[in-house]
Amino acid sequence: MTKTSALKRIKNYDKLFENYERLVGRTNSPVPESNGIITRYQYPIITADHIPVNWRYDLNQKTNPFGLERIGVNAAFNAGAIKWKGKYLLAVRVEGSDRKSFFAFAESENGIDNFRFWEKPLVLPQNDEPDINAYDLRLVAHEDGYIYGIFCAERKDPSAQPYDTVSAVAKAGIIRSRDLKQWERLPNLICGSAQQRNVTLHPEFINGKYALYTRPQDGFIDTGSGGGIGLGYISDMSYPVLEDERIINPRRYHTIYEMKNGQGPSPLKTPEGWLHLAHGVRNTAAGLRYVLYAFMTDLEEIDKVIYQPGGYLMAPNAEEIIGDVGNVLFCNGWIADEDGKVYIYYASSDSRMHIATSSLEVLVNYCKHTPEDGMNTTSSVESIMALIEKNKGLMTM
Ligand code: M1P
Repeated sequence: MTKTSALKRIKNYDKLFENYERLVGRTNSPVPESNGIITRYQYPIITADHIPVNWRYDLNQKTNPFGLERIGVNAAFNAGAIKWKGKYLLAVRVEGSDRKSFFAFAESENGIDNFRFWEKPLVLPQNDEPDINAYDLRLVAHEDGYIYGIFCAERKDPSAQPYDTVSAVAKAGIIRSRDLKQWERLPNLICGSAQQRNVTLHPEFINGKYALYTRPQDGFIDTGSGGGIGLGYISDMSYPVLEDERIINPRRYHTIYEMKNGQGPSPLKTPEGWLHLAHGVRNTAAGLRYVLYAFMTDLEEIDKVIYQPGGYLMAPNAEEIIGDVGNVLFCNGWIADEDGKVYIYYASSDSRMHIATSSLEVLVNYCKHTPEDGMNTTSSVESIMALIEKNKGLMTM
């Protein structure tokens, strides 16, 4: 490369910053097409390109005369969410080009656009057995006064054969904070199942105990005998032993969550029950397909599902279907405002973050009045027949 072209590259820093500011500063608008339940938005809200320039480039001309990117970022997805001091915060799973994920907070004034990362990523405190990878942080403000973050702490399977460089073990890692700046690491969840992923905390005490949504699994990918979304209890967070875990939302044959499912963010409280968002996975000839579905549990008996609409709430659309791990929607963060507006922060295909909005009122109505999955084709047709009958006389303008 000639000296002239090297100098040109250095000038490109201006362009880099200009492009970055244009991306982060752009306004996001709702797309007009909606089924009335959720509204999608024009642009993804966070992508790998939103990662600050100074996290990726050495900006010093002397040490980086060619203006090369030094640290590549592959994706920014699966973010936990919380409203904090009037701002909408996302704890984004940032995945480097080295495949390691870490967490970084980004904030927005309106929850829809202009998400900007904080100055530095989170330095995750470690316990005795360091994490090889950490991802999918779920944030919840618990009534004990702490904000908890529960994430997947992954490391190599210690019982793997020496030639096996793939087998891994997933545990639920737990951190907590009072200010989102200083984080304390607690022991990983101690439980009966070999692996755990998609674990999050119920925001209120239940009979004086912490309640935890879990997803017990035998293998790293296959849940095996782990039959669905579980609920268990912890007496003492500083020694988090899971007690009385049982499945409250099982996976079932020929549904959108036939192969596996997992709790999304912690549920939202509504006057009619706890509103849940989860992901359901089924297998196809093209690989796994992850969609988002909703259900509600009783306000008092939180292990009792009271409404569960059939089918999915959201599935990957034409653009969302493409990415590192295609055909995936995943959500581990949502925020309900005081006025009932709901911000659903979801990721597509393990690549980027999006926003969809709705309201508690609409989502509860959706849960209560969408027909349940009748578990066979005849009952699906019966639901349509009933609706056609109900709509008689209402078809003319
Ligand atoms: O690749 C899709 C998702 O796969 C896992 O989710 P689950 O444990 O339910 O299969 C997670 O690794 C998640 O991060 C990822 O988005």
